[in-house]
Amino acid sequence: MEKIVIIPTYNEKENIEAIIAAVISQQADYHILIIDDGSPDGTANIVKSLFPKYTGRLFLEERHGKLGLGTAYIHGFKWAMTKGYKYIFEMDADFSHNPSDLERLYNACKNGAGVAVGSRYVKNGAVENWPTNRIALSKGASLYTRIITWMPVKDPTAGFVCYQRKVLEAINFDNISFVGYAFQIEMKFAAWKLGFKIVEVPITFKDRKLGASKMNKGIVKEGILGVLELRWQSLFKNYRRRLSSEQAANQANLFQQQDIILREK
Ligand SMILES: Nc1nc2c(ncn2[C@@H]2O[C@H](COP(=O)(O)OP(=O)(O)OP(=O)(O)O)[C@@H](O)[C@H]2O)c(=O)[nH]1
Ligand SMILES: [Mg+2]
Repeated sequence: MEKIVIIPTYNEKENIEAIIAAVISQQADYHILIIDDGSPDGTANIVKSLFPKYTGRLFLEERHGKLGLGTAYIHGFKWAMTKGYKYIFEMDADFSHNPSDLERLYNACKNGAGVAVGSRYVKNGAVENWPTNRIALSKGASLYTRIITWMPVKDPTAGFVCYQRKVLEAINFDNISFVGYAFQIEMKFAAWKLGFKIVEVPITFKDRKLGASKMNKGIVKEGILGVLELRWQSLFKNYRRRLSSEQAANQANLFQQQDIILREK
């Protein structure tokens, strides 16, 4: 139970089978957890049809209705921690993130990073085929986040990430409030505030070729206001205490112990 890649999906029928195959075909042994939000296009059924092919490596959690990226990942994090995984990855289903970069993120965490971020905006990082307005929005969001929060991360909205388990254990998910892309900023901000090392690994991000984007105005608005809110909250003394969760960590350990006991039986 070393590495699991969490992939949230909403209407990804064109990508899902190929992205699963691409992760499985990596040399290292990655498990995959799909969190599907009741995709009307039947994404979850495609995943289920692949269970016999990837027994013990492919898992699916289904939620009823589109509840957002942030809560999908939190659901996945809790699931992965309960099962005892040590390295927990976030990745999109649409091939914007290249599965062959997983290993470099893993190595960064192995070498001491609490969080390894697949970064477009560090040296040797790149974005391919994105329209100029998307690049401007993404770069603008990164700059804005850094100015407001002073967080030393060049690609704070990045969604290709490896977390060491201990980082997720330390964060109290009850106080992670954003559902869209602001969630990505919030997670990095929480890890940074709790003193974990964040390392950015250069990646080339590619625009999706198949399926539709889920980006919308609400997500942008949440990002703009969300960053201000994070900064505002962090001015108060009890912010770190609220963010960290001894209780959450203990609970995760308890789950793990229970799971080990169950497996030993
Ligand atoms: N479970 C779940 N997954 C979601 C939700 N919204 C987006 N996703 C998935 O999250 C990943 C990222 O979403 P995208 O639509 O690709 O967002 P993006 O990469 O910023 O936008 P594009 O570059 O335009 O594709 C994809 O795998 C989506 O299927 C949601 O509400 N619930
Ligand atoms: Mg995408």
